[in-house]
Amino acid sequence: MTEKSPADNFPAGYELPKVWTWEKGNGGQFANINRPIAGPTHDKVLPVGKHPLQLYSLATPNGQKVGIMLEELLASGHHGAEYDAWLIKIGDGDQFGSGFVEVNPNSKIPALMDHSTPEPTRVFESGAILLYLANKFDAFLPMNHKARTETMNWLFWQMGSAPYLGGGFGHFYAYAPIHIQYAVDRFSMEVKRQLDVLDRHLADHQFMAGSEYSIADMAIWPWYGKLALGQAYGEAGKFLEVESYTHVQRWTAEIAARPAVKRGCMVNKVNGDPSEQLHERHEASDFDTKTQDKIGRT
Ligand SMILES: N[C@@H](CCC(=O)N[C@@H](CS)C(=O)NCC(=O)O)C(=O)O
Repeated sequence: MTEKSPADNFPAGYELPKVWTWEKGNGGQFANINRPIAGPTHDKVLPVGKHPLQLYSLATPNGQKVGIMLEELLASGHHGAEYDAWLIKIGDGDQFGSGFVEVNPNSKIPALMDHSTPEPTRVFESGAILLYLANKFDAFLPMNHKARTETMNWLFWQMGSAPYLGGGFGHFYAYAPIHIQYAVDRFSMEVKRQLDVLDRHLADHQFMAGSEYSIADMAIWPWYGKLALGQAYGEAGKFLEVESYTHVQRWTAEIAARPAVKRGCMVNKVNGDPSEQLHERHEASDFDTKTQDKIGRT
C-alpha cells in the first residue's frame, strides 16, 4: 500500500486498525440488512406452490432477469416453465430465513427451486439460473457455436460488471449516507466505460450475441437498459449522460417493447406504479387481475 497520512483520510484522522471490527449501522441505506456473517437468522419454511418451478425473488435488476426469462419461455410455448413467484422482502430480512438459506446459502435473491427433477434442484445466482433454464428448455442460448460463445461472454461480462454499477456507482451515488467524491468519480468513470463497451458492441450487433435475442440480453437489460431509460438511481441517467449512448438506447427500446419483458419486470415488484406491481405470481392471468391497482396496496 502507498504511504498515507491520516490527516488526508476521510474522515480526517482515520487510521486503519490492525483488525477490522463491525460497527452496526454504517452501511448507508441498507445498513439494517448488511452484516459480515452468513447463515440464517430465523426459522422460516418457504412456501411451495403447484408449479414445477418455484421462484423466490424481488423485482430488483437481478430478480427481473429471471422473471423476464420465465415469461419469455412461456411466451414461446414452453409450458414446463410455469412458475410460482414468491416475494422475498430483502429490506425485512426474508433472505436470512432458514428455508431461503437452504435454497441460496448466499442469502441473495433471486433463488429458484426446480421440483420437476427426481430430487428438487436448487439454483442460485441469477446467471446460473438463466443458464439452467436455457439448458433445460433449449431456449435463448443460440445453437451456433460463435453466437453461443458470445452469449456466455456477455452473460459473464454482466455478472462481473453489475457489482460496479450497483454496489459501486449506485451505492455511492444514491445509497451511501454521504457523497464521497473519490468514490463517485471512480465508479462513474467505470460505469461510463461499461456503457461505452456496450454502445460500441451494439453499434453493429442487433442483440448482445448477434442477431438472436438471448439470456445475455436478459441479464444485461435490467441493469444497463434500465439505466439508459433513466429508471435507475434517481437522476443517474442525466448524471451519466445516458442519452449519448445511442446504440444502447436503440437496443434498450427494442427490448423494453417485448410483452414478456414488461411482464417479467412486474413479477415480485413492490414499488412504483401499482398497475405494474405483481407481488406474487401464480397464474398467467395474475398480470390482469392481481396487480396492486386491482387488489389494493398491502
Ligand atoms: N450475484 C448475485 C447478486 C444477487 C444480489 O445481489 N441480490 C440482492 C438484490 S439485487 C440481494 O438479495 N440483496 C440482499 C442482501 O444483500 O442481503 C446474482 O446475480 O444473483
